[in-house]
Amino acid sequence: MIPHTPSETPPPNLSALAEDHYFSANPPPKDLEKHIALAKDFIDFHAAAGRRLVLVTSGGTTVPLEKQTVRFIDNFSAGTRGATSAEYFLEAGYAVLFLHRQFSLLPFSRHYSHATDCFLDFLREGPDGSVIARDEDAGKMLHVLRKYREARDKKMLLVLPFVSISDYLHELRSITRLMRPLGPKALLYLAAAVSDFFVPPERMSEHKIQSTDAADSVLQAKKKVAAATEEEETFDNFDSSPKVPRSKRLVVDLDPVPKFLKNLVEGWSPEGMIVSFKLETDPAILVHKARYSLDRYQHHLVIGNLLATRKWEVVFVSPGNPDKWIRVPRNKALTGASPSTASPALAAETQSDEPLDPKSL
Ligand code: PAZ
Repeated sequence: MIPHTPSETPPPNLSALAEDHYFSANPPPKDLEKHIALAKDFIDFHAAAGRRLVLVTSGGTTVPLEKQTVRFIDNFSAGTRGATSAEYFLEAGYAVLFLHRQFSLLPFSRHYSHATDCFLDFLREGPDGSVIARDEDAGKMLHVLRKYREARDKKMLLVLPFVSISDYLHELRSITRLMRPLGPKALLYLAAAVSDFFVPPERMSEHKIQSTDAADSVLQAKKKVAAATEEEETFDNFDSSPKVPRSKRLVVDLDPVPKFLKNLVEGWSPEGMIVSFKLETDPAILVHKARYSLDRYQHHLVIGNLLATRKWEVVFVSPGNPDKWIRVPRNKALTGASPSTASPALAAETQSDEPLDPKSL
């Protein structure tokens, strides 16, 4: 393990004041009130039944560059981990509130997503002109269909979308606060890939950022200035960047996204069980970063994974326990198996050599 160095001293916890500032400065998503009402009904329904409930977050958040957004920075995540894990939680009897990036993978339909298996490839035309599943695929399709219908008919799954980082944080705060009365029956499984940097609203352009001055209302005046500067244009040749005049570049200046996990652990969901994920690309720092996150936020479990190997290995880092690697053979990791056809495992699409029970976390 790499020891903490003084330069890694964590910043002070984000105060209630800073939290209020972020949430008042960054507007909520337009459907927040509707989502809160749906989430409240869902949580109350399952609380009354004494059922355990998990909030699964899934997919990547965007960082808009413009208020009327044309361009944005995205965060890697297809939603495979979240959507697969949601199916496992349903199988284990949890009600699942699935907060996901709009258009990322969803539980059940992920088996027939455009990215891997287009649903049209599983269908054929029947003799009477009807559409039916191909014989070789019908068994699996029927299984997935039944599981999907069961979850839907028993109201076990609520699916809510987000897009941007501020949408996500508003939704997360509202939903986890609603889950508070569930006490330890609430599980938060934070698999979404959340942006670390953003453009604060006061620096964000209202309209699409222009690459030319063609639409400029003070075109003539600007053109004269531009023509004058063009001749003595600045080129930053001291770095390895191409010879593009500085005036034609887009320099994006990002602030760090406030770290809200501490606020979540201490304020929004003090009794809930909280599992976060840590994605890295450098194997040398993964476990260290996961342990650091656990020490800093004092929650229950960090599941670490590497971009290149995330489909077949993860590491569980929890307080007072040695790091636990869970690995599956590579050829089994991408089969898209559903819980009833694979041994149960909590960590998304992986199957453990030792089956894991969410209750034992
Ligand atoms: O969605 P996916 O299956 O393509 O990827 C899952 C993941 C790598 C985004 C997830 O396992 C994860 O690590 N989420 C946290 C990412 C982060 O460190 O912000």
